[in-house]
Order: sequence, then structure tokens, then C-alpha cells
Amino acid sequence: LNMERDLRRAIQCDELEPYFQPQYDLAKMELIGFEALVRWKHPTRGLLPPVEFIDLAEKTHMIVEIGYVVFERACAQLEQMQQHTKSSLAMSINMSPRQLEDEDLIEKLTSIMDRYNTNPGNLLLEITENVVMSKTAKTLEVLNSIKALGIQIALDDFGTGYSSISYLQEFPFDQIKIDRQFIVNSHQNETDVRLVKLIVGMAETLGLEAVAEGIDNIEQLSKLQELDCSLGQGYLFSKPVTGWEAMKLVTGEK
Ligand code: G
Ligand code: G
Ligand code: MN
Ligand code: NA
Repeated sequence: LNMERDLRRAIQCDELEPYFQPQYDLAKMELIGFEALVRWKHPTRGLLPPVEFIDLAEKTHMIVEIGYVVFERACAQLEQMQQHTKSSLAMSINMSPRQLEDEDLIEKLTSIMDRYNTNPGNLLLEITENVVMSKTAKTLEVLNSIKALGIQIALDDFGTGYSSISYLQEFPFDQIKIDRQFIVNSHQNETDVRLVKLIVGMAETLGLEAVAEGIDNIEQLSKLQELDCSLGQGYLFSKPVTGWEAMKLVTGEK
């Protein structure tokens, strides 16, 4: 209960802020964009990762408010970064199912994008497989409205849920993010290699971009390059960093 009050205050006092994990084109080894990952700068407990507060935020619906905070901060960050580079950068933002149920979603996203001159084509909203499984008709309608704004949609944590190939066709996805569990042993376990190969091939067949999550070492990277997985992120490249550090990655400053 204290924690709930604490989180409400955190939203008011601007204690929530996204960190940014860089994403790379694996063939060219070029920075292509970032995933925004929320952190809580707690006044006494230090920097808290999402696992410490996202469940509570979902249960209390505070995740809707937090979602707009993260979306706005990510758009602001992207606007700043685009002033320092000619290449167009992607910004991926995680969305909880509750956010998709918010009546004002489309209006609010539109007004935030207007405020920061965001090119909607540079944004991706990540939803998990569980979202896809529940509330199919309404979810599909909302995702189509998001697509109509020009924003792309990524299916997060792919392989951990129960989505079928028919869902992948039916929903307006642009990208699938291969869950870290398949990447972890993809340099040493033949079954995992075959699964990743299968997912990359399926993505290509369906016209979707494949993103590997949690690339930790060079062997995993080499395997993913060999399998033509187009994009990736992970500690090998960088952990999630502050907006300031993300900016330095873009400008090439040390
Ligand atoms: O940064 P970290 O690996 O601890 O993030 C763990 C998970 O927390 C992410 O995979 C994502 O599912 C969730 N998460 C991170 N940031 C956000 C956010 O801004 N909104 C929502 N809904 N989930 C987030
Ligand atoms: O959205 P999602 O739940 O997939 O968020 C990705 C999370 O995974 C982030 O919280 C990030 O901190 C974490 N992460 C990113 N890259 C790596 C990695 O290479 N190894 C591990 N163990 N975790 C990672
Ligand atoms: Mn994600
Ligand atoms: Na994920």
C-alpha cells in the first residue's frame, strides 16, 4: 500500500524516466535506433528496474499514466537525437495491454508526437504475445488505429507465449523480437540454433523484420549474422543507458 502511494508520487515528481538500449543492423553493424526501458529513480532506494514496479503499475492502472510519460520522454529524446544525425533513427517503446484499453490513446499519442515533431514512421510500439491472445477484436481495432497514425508495431518476447502463425498474419505487425531465451544458447545448442533459424525464416516469409534480444557475446552475434537476422540488441553492444549516454552514441562523442 505504501508502495502504491510511493509510485503515485513518483509519477507526479518525475521520478520515472526511460533508459535507452541501442539496436543495431547486424549485417552492417550500424546503430539504427533504441528501445526505451523505464526506470524509477527512487529517492531512497536508488535506481529501480521495471520488475520492481511494473506489476503494481498494471494492477493499479498507473501503467497508463507511466506509458504516456515514457512515450513523451522517448519522443523528446528522439527529436534531440535527430538534430545530430542525418540517418533516421528508430525508437521502440513498450506498451502494456492496459494502455491499449485507454479511450484517449490515439488522441494522446497524436498530441505528443505533434509537440515533438515526431515522424511516426520512426516509432515502434512493442506489445507482448499475451496481448495478442486476449481481447482479439478490440485489440486488433486499436492496433490498426495505431498503424493508421503511421507508427509501427513490434511483437515483443516472441516465442514465450502462444501466438500462432495465423495471429502473425492477422495482426498488423512490422517486427518480431526473438526472446532472449532462444538467443542465450544460440552459439552452442543446436536446437536453439534451429529455432532461431526457423523464426528468422518465418519472419522473412511474413514480411516482418526480425530482432534478436539479449545478444551477450560475439559467438551469438556471428551465428545470428549467419542466419540473416537483420537487427539485434544486447549487452554485447550496450546495456540500456541514460538519454545523455544514448545521445553520445549517436553523435559519436566519447
Ligand atoms: O529494462 P529491463 O530489462 O529490466 O525491462 C524488463 C521489462 O520491463 C521489459 O522487457 C518490458 O517488458 C518491461 N518494460 C520496460 N519498460 C517499460 C515501459 O515503459 N512500459 C511497459 N509497459 N513495460 C516496460
Ligand atoms: O522489453 P523486454 O522485456 O524484452 O526488455 C528487455 C530487457 O532485457 C531489458 O530490461 C534489458 O535490461 C534486458 N537485456 C537487454 N539486453 C540483455 C542482455 O544481453 N542480456 C540480459 N541478460 N538482459 C538483457
Ligand atoms: Mn521490449
Ligand atoms: Na523482450
